[in-house]
Amino acid sequence: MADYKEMWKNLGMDLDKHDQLCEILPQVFDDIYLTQENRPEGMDYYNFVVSEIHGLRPMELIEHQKKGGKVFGTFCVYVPDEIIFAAGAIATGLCGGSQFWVPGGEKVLPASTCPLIKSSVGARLDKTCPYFQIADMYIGETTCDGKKKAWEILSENVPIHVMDLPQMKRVKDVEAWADEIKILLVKIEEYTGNKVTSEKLSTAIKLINDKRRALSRLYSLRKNKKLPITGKDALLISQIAFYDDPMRFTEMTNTLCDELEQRIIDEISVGEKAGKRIMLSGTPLAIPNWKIHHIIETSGANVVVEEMCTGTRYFENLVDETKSTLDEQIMALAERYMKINCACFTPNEERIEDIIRLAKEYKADGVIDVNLKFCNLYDVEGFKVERALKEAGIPVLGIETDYTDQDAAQLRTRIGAFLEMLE
Ligand code: BJ8
Repeated sequence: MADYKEMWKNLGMDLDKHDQLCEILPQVFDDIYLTQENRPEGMDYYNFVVSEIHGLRPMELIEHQKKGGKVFGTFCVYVPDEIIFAAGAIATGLCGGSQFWVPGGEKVLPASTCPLIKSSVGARLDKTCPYFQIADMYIGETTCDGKKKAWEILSENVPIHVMDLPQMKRVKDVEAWADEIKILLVKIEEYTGNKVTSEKLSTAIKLINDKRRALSRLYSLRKNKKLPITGKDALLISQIAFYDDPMRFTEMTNTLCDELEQRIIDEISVGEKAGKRIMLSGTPLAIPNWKIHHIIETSGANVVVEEMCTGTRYFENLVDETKSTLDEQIMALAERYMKINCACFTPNEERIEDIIRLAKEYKADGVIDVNLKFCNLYDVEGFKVERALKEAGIPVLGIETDYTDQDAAQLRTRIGAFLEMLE
């Protein structure tokens, strides 16, 4: 990576602490990713993005700001990026996936808070993540209690707009979400000084839909019996989708898919000794959380799909591109986003149906339901997930974990026993 010290200093980052992170991350990435055999050449792009994750992309965002543009940081897949891009601004993901940031979060949050929230808050308060420093405004949402309270803490030193997400999916809830999108639009217009027209929104809807189409294409290729890509690599791509320039990301992902399609024709597989096909469901795996995939894929099995926000919940369902007035477009956005089935909704039968459907579509031999410690929503919903899978005759293992490696050996044993049971 080039020398970005000056940029990090100007962002007010804690350089010494950040150096510690820069020492750990590349080694972890090399051990987990670069040791994989027979990877597609197209993965070079994503390797490069990771190697520059605190360098090149932040620099691009700063360049955008120098030209008068704004950057909005988001934490959840319910926030409609389309509105942000339509206002000539850039949306970037901010969810923290590293244990490195957790102690910083624990300075202000109870230890019994989900690691994703602690990590995100710690990244900001410890000033060790350029994205948190760059974002002009954060867009939060009312998905879970931990996040709602975290916004109050974060708002003490950065502007934050919170979207009030309904918790049910009745017609009036979809309309309420459309109203929230309108409020967001006005807020973003005010903040950027740019008007969101229906033409601009139409372009932005197509831009983000194209990203969804590319990810959907990538995931479809994982339905193949001979897997052209590992679960670990697919996860990395899903994680990068939250940060990268959407147009470039779409182009690179489609190029990779061309290569993967050729691999399928040539019968080149990453899983020559392929073991069982595992589907993951549950809480999101924010970058650089690669723990579960690594354990599964070094235990002789392959992850073939993730029913997660870093997975199918991010790209399934497109926004209707045929609407031409702002009101119609906003309703189309609300309808699409309300089809995401997060455990914060009640009732949430659609998520259970998604899990069964995906397990069948991807021909999963078994499902591992992953829950981040202290995420009550997914933990409680795990009961219904497991029961439905059992009723459908699909073996399931429920696990709870955090960002530390303390449970890695125990998880390896439990996952190993589950895989053996599938034989
Ligand atoms: S749509 S999963 S990104 S809220 S932060 S709910 S893990 S306790 S991240 Fe999420 Fe949006 Fe839902 Fe997806 Fe639980 Fe942690 Fe809350 Fe979490």
